[in-house]
Amino acid sequence: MQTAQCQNVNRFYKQELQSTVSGTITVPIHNADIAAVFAEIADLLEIRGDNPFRIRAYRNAVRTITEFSRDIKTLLDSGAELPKLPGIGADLAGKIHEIAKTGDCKLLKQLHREFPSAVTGLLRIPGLGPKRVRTLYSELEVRTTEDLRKAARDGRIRELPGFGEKTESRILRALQTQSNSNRRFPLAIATQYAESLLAHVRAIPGVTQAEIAGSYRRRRDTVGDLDILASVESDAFGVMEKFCAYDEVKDVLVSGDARASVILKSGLQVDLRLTLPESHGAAMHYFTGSKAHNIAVRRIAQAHGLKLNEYGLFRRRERIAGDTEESIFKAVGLALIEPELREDRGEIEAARAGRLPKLVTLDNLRGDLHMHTKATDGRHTILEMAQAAAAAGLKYIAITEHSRRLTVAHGLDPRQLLKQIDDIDRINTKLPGMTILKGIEVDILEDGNLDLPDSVLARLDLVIGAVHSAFHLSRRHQTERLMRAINQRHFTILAHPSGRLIGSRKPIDFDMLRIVREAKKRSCFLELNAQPDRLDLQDIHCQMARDEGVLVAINSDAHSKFDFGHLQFGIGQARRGWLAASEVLNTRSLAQLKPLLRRTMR
Ligand code: DGT
Ligand code: CA
Ligand code: CA
Repeated sequence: MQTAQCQNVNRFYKQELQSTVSGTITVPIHNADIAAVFAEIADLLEIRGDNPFRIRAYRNAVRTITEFSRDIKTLLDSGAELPKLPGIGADLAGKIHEIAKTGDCKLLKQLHREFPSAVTGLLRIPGLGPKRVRTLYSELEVRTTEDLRKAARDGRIRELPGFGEKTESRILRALQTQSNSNRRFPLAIATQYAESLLAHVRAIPGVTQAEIAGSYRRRRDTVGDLDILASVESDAFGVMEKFCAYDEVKDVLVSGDARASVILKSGLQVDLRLTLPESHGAAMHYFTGSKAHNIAVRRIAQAHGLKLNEYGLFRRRERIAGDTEESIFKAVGLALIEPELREDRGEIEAARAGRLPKLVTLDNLRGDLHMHTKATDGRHTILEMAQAAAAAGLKYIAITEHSRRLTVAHGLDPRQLLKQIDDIDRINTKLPGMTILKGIEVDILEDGNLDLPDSVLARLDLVIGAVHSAFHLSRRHQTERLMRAINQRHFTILAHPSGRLIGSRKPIDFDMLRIVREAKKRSCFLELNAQPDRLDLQDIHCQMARDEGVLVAINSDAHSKFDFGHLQFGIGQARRGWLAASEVLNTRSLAQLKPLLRRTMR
């Protein structure tokens, strides 16, 4: 989440979250929150060099609280006593009360006056104990891993007592692996780096073809690194050097004859492997993965008395397939499996039985049922959105502004919405080949009611309901809330059902299967929101919708006329969820769509 674009994508939602915190709904305090305060206290006491028994007491309390099966805050609010918990004496019990009541803890505040919260993160770096963290902070003012990296690069750490040059380089190495192994890039962000890099590789003399494999090709919502395969002529020369000389390369980790690994300035790792044309398909299959899929296919090859690796498919010494992926699948008795399906989630059985789905493509989409305009938090007018959608090949769109409760997004009240309905009627007469449907993205309130009255919702072609608050309700409450929403008379589509934001907000907790079944019963639909940091429904939930016979709407949730490009990421996720065109709502023509949206029949 580092680039400017991603920050933009996130800005609105951060505000949304803050408004929830400061508004009427207070964020509940869960056992995990109390445990987190204790864990931080333990870390800070340790850095301070406090009494080990005291530190141990906090650490034990973290476990006890985390594993306690009832919600402590709810318990205390109901007037009940805190039950006797192992290892929790009067002092810790007092602090639990304090945190549950105020959300804060005096001791932690006091520790923060000595050490900033961020220093505890330094304890997770191999080789750094509390004593060293204390020295780094007091001598060099190192608070964050970024500070640490800088101090190490500048050679300032080796000067400290008890550190030395060896420790300094060990720290640098640990930081390198940490940043590479922990950080995943949203697919849309990786795409920005991938496309120009691929063009660079393809232009290197001697490279006959180059492709990106790995999770990128499987269209996972995030990628750990990029895996590029380049097929080269046997006398190609200097390919690796030219790859490593790419402008955006910051560090070269490995550079050998057939393989190189580099880190780009953005922090994204890229692996390049060279293949010969006769093994290109085998290498593509191997490095596309997933690992689980590879292992399953290799097992089938073995059952045929064959050996499969990244160089080809072999019967003893003889290569019987490998130039294309298709040749490999065919030789082991399988139909070609699309990359998005290769997760060992039933695709191999389906390929053997000839029952693979024909996956939806971007071309299949005829409309987009979720977007915003200037009237709320979008950047363009209704007309501009309609024209951009037409240019993207769509035949219809729905304008779905936020409703009044979402004040940070300038949500519409009934009067404003009715005015927009009139505006749309007027614009529709001017646009041949494009139809604008009237909709709303109405807030689902905490009790499952909708933020606008039925009399207003009845005027619309479709009603998208979405959760923008009270993310922390218990599973039971959240499920009931969504069930009640779906049962509202005018409800049509449940938008971004889990509410997750990749890298910044966890999904809400609810019983997805019950919601999918309720949607089926009510003839409602689920959205796959194509915003790069949402991609929600997730793949396995698309599969669930498919199994239960609920149509999925793949929507851009565009906030500007440039956002229709998001749809390609929604399509990727839908394909990972096995969806065929017929299982996607907005592949329908307008004439086919309209009866499906009619709610008076329900
Ligand atoms: P990522 O980068 O974490 O988003 O996920 P992938 O799937 O791109 O994984 P990566 O980059 O570690 O490796 C690329 C592919 O190489 C992986 O999908 C399957 C294959 N592969 C890697 N390690 C193994 C292995 O130990 N066994 C097998 N069979 N395949 C492997
Ligand atoms: Ca990868
Ligand atoms: Ca890799």
